[in-house]
Amino acid sequence: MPSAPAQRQDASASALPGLSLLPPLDIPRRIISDPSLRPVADKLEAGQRLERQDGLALMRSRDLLGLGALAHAARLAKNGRRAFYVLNRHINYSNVCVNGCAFCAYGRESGQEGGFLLSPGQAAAKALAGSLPVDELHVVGSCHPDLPFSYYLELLTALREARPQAILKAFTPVEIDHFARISGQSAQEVLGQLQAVGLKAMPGGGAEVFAPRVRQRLCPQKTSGQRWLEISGLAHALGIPTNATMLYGHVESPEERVDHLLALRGQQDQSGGFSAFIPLAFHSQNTKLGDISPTSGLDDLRVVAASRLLLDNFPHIKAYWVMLGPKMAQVALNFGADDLDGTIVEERITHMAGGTTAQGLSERQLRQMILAAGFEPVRRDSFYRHLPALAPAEEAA
Ligand code: V47
Repeated sequence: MPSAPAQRQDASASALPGLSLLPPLDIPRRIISDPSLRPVADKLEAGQRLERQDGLALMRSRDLLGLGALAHAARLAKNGRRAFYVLNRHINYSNVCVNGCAFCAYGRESGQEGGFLLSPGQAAAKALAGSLPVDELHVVGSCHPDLPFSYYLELLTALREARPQAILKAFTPVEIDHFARISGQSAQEVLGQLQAVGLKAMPGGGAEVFAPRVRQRLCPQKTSGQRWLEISGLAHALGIPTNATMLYGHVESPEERVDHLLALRGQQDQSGGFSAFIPLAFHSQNTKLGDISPTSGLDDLRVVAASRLLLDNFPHIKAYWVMLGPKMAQVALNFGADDLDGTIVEERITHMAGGTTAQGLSERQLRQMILAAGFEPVRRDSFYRHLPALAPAEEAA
C-alpha cells in the first residue's frame, strides 16, 4: 500500500483547491439496466456536464448497480482508491436555539429542560481530553438567544490555546448569519474577526434543503438558502474553505434535491472554496416529524451517487458514518464517496434524534473499515493534506 506523504504542504496551496471537473469517464455500460441512465452515461463518457434532467434521472432511478457504476467511475477519476479519514473531535458548545427547526432533536428553547451551554474553559477541557492527537476540532452549536459575539471569539481563543495543533473548523453559515445579526456587523466582518482568533475552516451544516417550500415547513426561522450560499462564498473569498450538506429523507421532492445540488455546484463555480459535500440522512426520533420512516439503503446510496456525479466541481464526497452507519458508509465508498469523516469522540445531533451508531471510532477501526472495503486509507487534515497514520500497518479484514 503506498504510504501517505508525511510532510504537511503549505496550507494556502490546498485551502482553496482549483476547480477540476470530471474528465471523460470510462463507464462499464453493461452494468446499467435503467434506460433513463443511458443518456447520463453518454454525457459522462463525452466529458459533458450533467444537467437538471440528468440529475432527476439519477435521483429517481432504482438501478442501484447502474448508479454505482456511474458514480464509482467519477470517484476513481477524482480520488482514485483513496478513502480519507480525520482524527477529529466534535465540540457542541450549546443547544439553546432560537430557530426551533422541526427536524431537530438537539435544540432547546431558552429555559427548557435539557438545554446546555459550555463556557470557553469547559469547551477547552473537552478538547483536551484524551491522549491521542486531534487534527481537527469541529465546533458547532446553535443560534443562542443571549450570548454576545465576544463569547464566540473567546471560545475559539480557548480552543486554540488548548489544542494549538488542531485546525479549528467552526460555525456553520447559519451561525455566522446569527453572529452578524447580534453584533450589528456584516458577515464579512464577523468572519474576519473569527479568522483573526483562529478560524481556519467551516463545517457545512444548516443547508438542509434550499427550496423555500421545504424551509417554510421545516425551519421557517432559519437563514435562507440564498444567504447560506452567500456566506459560504464570503468565507471562500477570505480563504476559509467550507463544506456543504443536504438533509434528505423528510418532505423534500427529487426535484428539490437536484436543485439544491445544482445551487451548490453554481456557488462552487463562483467561489471555489467547498472541500466536501456531506449528504445527511434524516433521523426522525424525538423530532416534530417523528412519523417519518428512516431512509432506505437504496436512497442513501442513490443520494451519494447522484451527489458525486452532479457536484463535478467538488473535490470530496463524505459518507458520514454516524448517520449512515459504518456498514452503509463502507458500501458508499463504491458509490462515489471518498471520505468517512473521523473519530468524532462525542456526537450529539444524530444521537439525540435516535442515531444508534457508536459515539466515536478509533483510527484503527476507521482504517480497518476502509481496508475491508478494498480502499486505501489516508489520514488527512481539514484541508485534505495527507498525514502519516498513527496506527501500525494492518491487514484487510
Ligand atoms: O446542520 C439536524 C443536520 C447537521 C438532524 O461539515 C440532522 O464536515 C439528521 O452538518 N437527522 C449537523 N440530520 C451535522 C453536519 C455535519 C456532520 C459531519 C460533518 C460535517 C462537515 C457536517 O445535521 C445540521 C442539520 O442539517 N441535522 N437534525 C436529524 N434529526
